[in-house]
Amino acid sequence: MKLYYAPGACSLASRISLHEAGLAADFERVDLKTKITEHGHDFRAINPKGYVPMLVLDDGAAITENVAILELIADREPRLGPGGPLSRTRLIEMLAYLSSELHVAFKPLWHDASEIENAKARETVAERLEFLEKQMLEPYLFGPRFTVADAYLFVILRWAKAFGVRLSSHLLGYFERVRERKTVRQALAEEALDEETPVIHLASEPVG
Ligand SMILES: N[C@@H](CCC(=O)N[C@@H](CS)C(=O)NCC(=O)O)C(=O)O
Repeated sequence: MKLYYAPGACSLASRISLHEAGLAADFERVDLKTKITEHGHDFRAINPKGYVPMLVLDDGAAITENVAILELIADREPRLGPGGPLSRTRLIEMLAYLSSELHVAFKPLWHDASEIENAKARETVAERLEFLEKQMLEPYLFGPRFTVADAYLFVILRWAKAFGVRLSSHLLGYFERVRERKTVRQALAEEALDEETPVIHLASEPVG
């Protein structure tokens, strides 16, 4: 399979999850401004949505939307789901919250929005993270098992840190715990991400 990605973008959650699942994949970087891939292909011709992640399976089936890709990985490696009653439903519930309530709330921060809009976005993200924090278990979102939702939350927290969103010591502790995982360190190294390169910058670009 092949994952189309951009360094530090939400596709990082897919990369971490692929590593956690032990699924072999090729990775092709996409320049989100020019929409050209590292091999010189027009990404819009590959994925008309024009955004990452996109996972192409070995039989050619192409999957977009982080929620769908993460769910597929958890389907291939059930250890990456929460387990217990309503396991799949609880996973989708969490992924939907991360995607449609948290990820999307960053939108103004990706663009050169006004400081008023940015401050509002920071507050919205902080409030939604606080809500999540109240229902989080230890040491991961659903308890002892690291799931694909943790990979997504890690990426979101990485953005939150970079954009100066208020974060509790509890969430910062969670972030550090996830960052120490071997697969996460591997994924960060593969995308050449460190504290100096916290986020992709997409001013004036339509980011999801
Ligand atoms: N709904 C999509 C949104 C994905 C998304 O926002 N991708 C961003 C990077 S995190 C992107 O590729 N933005 C470039 C663009 O929209 O032009 C998903 O959840 O997978």
